[in-house]
Amino acid sequence: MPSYKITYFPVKALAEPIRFILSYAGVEFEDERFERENWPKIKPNMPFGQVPVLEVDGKKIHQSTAICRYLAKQYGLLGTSDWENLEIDAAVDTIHDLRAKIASYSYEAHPEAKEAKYGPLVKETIPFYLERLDAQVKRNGGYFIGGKLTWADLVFVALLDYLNFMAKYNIIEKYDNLKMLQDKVLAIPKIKAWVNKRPQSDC
Ligand SMILES: N[C@@H](CCC(=O)N[C@@H](CS)C(=O)NCC(=O)O)C(=O)O
Repeated sequence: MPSYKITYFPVKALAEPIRFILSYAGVEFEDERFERENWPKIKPNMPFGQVPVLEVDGKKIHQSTAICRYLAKQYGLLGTSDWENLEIDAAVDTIHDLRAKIASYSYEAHPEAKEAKYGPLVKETIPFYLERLDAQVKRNGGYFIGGKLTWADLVFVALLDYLNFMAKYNIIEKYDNLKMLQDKVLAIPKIKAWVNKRPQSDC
């Protein structure tokens, strides 16, 4: 078994899908959460100056989605065909598109511009994505792809706290199929154990 170390800010956000996949796989990992004030010292040591970064037997790799895909391959969370894997990649990219749109509101520095973005985000953008994601889960037997758990499901559920924090409400509250998916994933014993033992953070 390789040794794994995740380096990230002291939050869930983009590192949490990696933590979910490793937890699901039941493999040990070092969960290095640095204090924000130390970031300027750490940044130059990261391959592209960003985190999360995973070290596998001491080798550093960046890009959270690429890392998740690699770990999914190691631990049986891929689809059952090239087409299903394409659908998984498309779902994960769509989830990150939604994240980027919510982040564009949340990280907007100008107060008036931020306020102006909120209505369209909540009334149009978030429903547009979630109606489609909810319908996809309904069509596919309670999972995003292939009627079984894949890394797309873990990525979505792992990112939800971050998305809800940025959007300032529980974005899936009106989407029954997504809520059932969240409940199902959080009930997986190894995920449940991880969620119970992970450090508390808002996002
Ligand atoms: N596409 C990258 C994005 C990584 C990213 O945006 N990281 C942010 C934190 S969430 C970061 O390192 N920010 C600090 C900086 O850029 O100095 C991934 O998915 O890993």
